[in-house]
Parts: sequence; C-alpha cells; structure tokens
Amino acid sequence: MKVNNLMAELERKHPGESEYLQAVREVLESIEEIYNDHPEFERAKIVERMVEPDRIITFRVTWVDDSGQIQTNLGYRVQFNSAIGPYKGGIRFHAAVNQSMLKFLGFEQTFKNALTTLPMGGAKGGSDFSPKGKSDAEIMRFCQAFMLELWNNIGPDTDVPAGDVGVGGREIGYMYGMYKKLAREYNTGVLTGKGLTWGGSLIRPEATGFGALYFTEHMLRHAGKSIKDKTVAISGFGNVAWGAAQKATELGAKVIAISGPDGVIYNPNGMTAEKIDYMLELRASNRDIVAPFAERFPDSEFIAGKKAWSIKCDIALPCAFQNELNGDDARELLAGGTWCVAEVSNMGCTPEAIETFQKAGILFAPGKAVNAGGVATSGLEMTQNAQHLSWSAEEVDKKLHYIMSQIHSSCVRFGEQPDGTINYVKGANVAGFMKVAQAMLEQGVI
Ligand code: 2IT
Repeated sequence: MKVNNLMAELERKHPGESEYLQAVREVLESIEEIYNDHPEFERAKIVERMVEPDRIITFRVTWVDDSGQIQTNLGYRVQFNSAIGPYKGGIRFHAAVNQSMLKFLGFEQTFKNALTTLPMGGAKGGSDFSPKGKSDAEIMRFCQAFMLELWNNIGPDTDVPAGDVGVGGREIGYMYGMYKKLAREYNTGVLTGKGLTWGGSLIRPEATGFGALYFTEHMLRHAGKSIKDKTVAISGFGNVAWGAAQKATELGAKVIAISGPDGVIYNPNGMTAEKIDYMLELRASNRDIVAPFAERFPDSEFIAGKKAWSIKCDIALPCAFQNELNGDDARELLAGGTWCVAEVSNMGCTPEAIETFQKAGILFAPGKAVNAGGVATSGLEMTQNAQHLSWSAEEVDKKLHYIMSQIHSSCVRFGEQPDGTINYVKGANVAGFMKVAQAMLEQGVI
C-alpha cells in the first residue's frame, strides 16, 4: 500500500470531501508500515475496503416551524463498518453537516469503537438542521421528522445512534419517543444517551469528559507528571466541555478557560459547582454563546472573538469541533508554555497543529483515544438495556476508568518509539486498525 497513490484515487472518487480525506490520510500514514508487513491484508484489499462506508442512507427531513413555514433539511446515516459489531455512533445536528463530515466521523468512529474493547462497529449520522435559536417545540418536531425516516434502518443489533454536537438528552428523548411509536416496541437498546427513567445509564452524560480526563491522567502519569494544580484551557461549553471541566476540577486542576463561537471566557479562579452547572443552562438556551457566563460570574472575563488557545495554560483540551485548533493556535499555545494537548473533540486539531506539537515534543493524544469514553459508556448502556437492569454510578464509572486505562495501554503498546516516548496518534490508529482488519480478514470478502 502506498498512501499517496491511495489518496490520489480517493480524491478522484470523492472530490471536495476534505474532512473525510483528512481523516483517512491520518490513519493511512500511521498504519502504512505495519500494513506493509502483513501481505495478507494487501491480498484481501483491506484498506481499499475499509476506507469506504458499507452504505450511506440519505433522506429529506421536512417539518413545520413555529411560524407555520415548511422547512426542509438533509438527513444522513453513514453505516461505516460492522466488522466487530453492530453500527454504533452519534448523530450531529449542525448547520455545517454534510456527507464529508459524517464520513470522516464514521471512519474515526470505527477505530475508536475498536479501541474501547467493546463489540461495536462504526457509524455516524446527522442533519444540517441547526438547533441555534430554535424553540423546544421546533426541536421536537424536527427530531420526530428525522426519526420518521431513520427508524427502519436502526435497531439494538443493527445500528445504535446516540448524541453528538447538537444532540443531547432532550433530542434523544424526542427521537426515542417517535421510534417507539413507529416500531411498536419498547426497544431501549436502539439509542443510547437516554434519560435515566427510561433505559439511560448513569454517568453517560459525563462519560466523554470524564473518560478524557482519565486518559489524560494516564498519559501524564506515564510521563512522570501529575494533573494536580495545573492550568487547563477547554474549548466549547457543551456536554463534552462540561464533563471535562467537572473532572479536571475534581482532580485538582484549575480550568481557566471555556469558549464558544462568540469568544472565550477567561476564568482565572477556576471552576465551582455553580459555574459547572451554569454551563448546562447555557447549552439548553439554544443561543450558542458563552458571553453570559461572565455576566453571571464577575470573577471571569469575556473576550470577544478569541479562542481558548489565546489563554496561557499547561494543558489544552479541545472539546468543540473538528479543526478547531490550527497551526497558528498550536504555535500560540507552545509560546505560552503548554506542554500537553489532549484532543477531546473528534479531529479537533489540523494536521499542521499535530505536526507542530509532535515536533515540539510535547504530550499529544488524538480524539479517537481520548474521547472514546463516551461511546464506551454507550456500550455499557447497551449492555444494561440487554440485561434489563441498571448499574450504580460507581459501577459504570469504575468500568469507564478501566476501559480508558486499557485504551492508554494499547496506545503505549503500538505507539512506543525507540527513544521511549509514545506516539499516541500512531498507537491509537494502529491498535484500532489491527482489530478491525483482523476481523474483516476472518469474515471473508463481503
Ligand atoms: O463521537 C462520539 O464518539 C460520540 N458522539 C458518541 C457516540 C456514541 O455512540 O455514544
């Protein structure tokens, strides 16, 4: 396999799908060496098959807004790979959603899910519907219209969607209600991220952020460092940023920044329980702005138009969107003394940013390892649903902690360099790839 030849072919077949092509290139560059040591992969054309989704379901979503106007959006489900389990992955509602974005996310999800140690294939779905400025009733009607098209393609042993950007507990509730009505079955395992009284798992809302901090702790410990008393800058203020802020604070770090599309909150005194709770209110308001945080908490300051990366910090945690941290941001962080970056968003850093961090020799770990605690806990929710019982918060948290330590060990095993440092990008990609590739090989040409 030659990465450049394969990429040239993909660019020809899928012109303009920049996020998808970026995600594929990163994985192929990491696995090239080990792949070429396995002629059986080459013979079975594993890579050529793995980079294309099994199928993409696209549909129109039509709904009526509060003023009586008819609105039309695009809906998708990318069922990427089912080599190790039923399709599994979130649903994203955001104005910028398109096929390329969901293909990149489904591709990443395949390797991430393989890292979790649980039997889940990779998928992603979503719509270009923007929740920003929408009423609760509009969000409900949109979710219902979306599920009206999707329901027949999903199921507890087929494809299990969950939340992602713009989709949280509220949206999962509206989608589950409609699914149940259409399927005439109380099939809780069909969606994860459900409410606690109807099949949801304790710790699932916190899991992506908690898992990210458990992974970060392992990474720091492996490098002989600790998170205690360190300053942390977080981008975003949604569900993932909320869980990360909570756990970082609990572990003794000081969260000195959160951010939104409108700017950054500089929070020199760190988080309190009240501030962390307020992040949930900000998200629920559907306004997609972070500025009100500084009005509510006068010991913090809102800086319009700036990113979280303009705040000097020890540890940077991108928790918002793909490519939210670019080469210039990376150089700004390094100049400010940052020595650890853990991607919590999917593909949060551009290739230039990653290269800049790696050249500088700081600790860097990719989203598919760092944020895998979210989908891992979805897997634990599926297990509880299948058993018709629910575990205590302690039990779920313990399992999540164990899974994150296993993911860290896999990264170390496959990413250890001759000088003893860990290339976490390589480690995560190779570990995920080997598991999926082996399963595909054993299941024949399908
Ligand atoms: O990116 C992700 O891993 C998620 N949005 C969570 C997916 C899931 O199925 O819980």
